[in-house]
Amino acid sequence: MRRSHTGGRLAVALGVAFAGALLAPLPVFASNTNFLNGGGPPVDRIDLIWNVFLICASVVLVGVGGAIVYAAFRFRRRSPDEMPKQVHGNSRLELAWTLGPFVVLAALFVLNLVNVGYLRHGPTPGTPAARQEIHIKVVGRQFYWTFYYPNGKYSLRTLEIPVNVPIEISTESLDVIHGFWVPNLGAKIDALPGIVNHAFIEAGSMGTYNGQCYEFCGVGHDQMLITVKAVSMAQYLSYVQHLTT
Ligand SMILES: [Cu+2]
Repeated sequence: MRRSHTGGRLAVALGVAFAGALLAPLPVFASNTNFLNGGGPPVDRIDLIWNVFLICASVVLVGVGGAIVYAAFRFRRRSPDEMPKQVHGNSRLELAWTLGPFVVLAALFVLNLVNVGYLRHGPTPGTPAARQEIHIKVVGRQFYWTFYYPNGKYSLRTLEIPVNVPIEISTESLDVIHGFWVPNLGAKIDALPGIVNHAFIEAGSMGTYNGQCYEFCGVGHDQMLITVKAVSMAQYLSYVQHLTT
């Protein structure tokens, strides 16, 4: 009797913990750190790729899972003395499930390949969009970010960018590995000591975008936040001009 009480409580506790774990990410879906909410051209592109992958993966999940369940029921042994039909191979089926995934994976690979340059470096060089690109150097160190603007001045922790302008970012670190990511503005990129990495962000509308260091870098990792303010070009120019540093 006592044992069943303990078992019941354990089951309830496990159920609550499981439900909590399922619900914990919910606030993220509404926040501006969810890349699926879009935010600008690069993130819209990432979302497109994500959705194509999600659709393909869902079709595979439903198709394979459905086939397993169907086969388990349809071809089950119905009585103890019955031996279900034994199948030892099917060349056409095997060819189909080899070629099918190959074609899907090749298509997804090409989809990634044609977009990775854009997500790393922004619009194609020579195009009008590329000509207005602004370059900002991002330097990570324990435990804050420094943003260097084209005029040589810099800001700490908060980056101001003009809206609807592609921003080419180069990242580096002065100590350990950090990770720069503002999920609504572009792809995640590591900031490494001794190596310069490139990424591209762009805000599609004015506002404040949040990010943080995405590589555990020490005891102050949680304070290594990023605030990006997307403002008009006039406000941006005035901001960088009036930076004292
Ligand atoms: Cu860090």
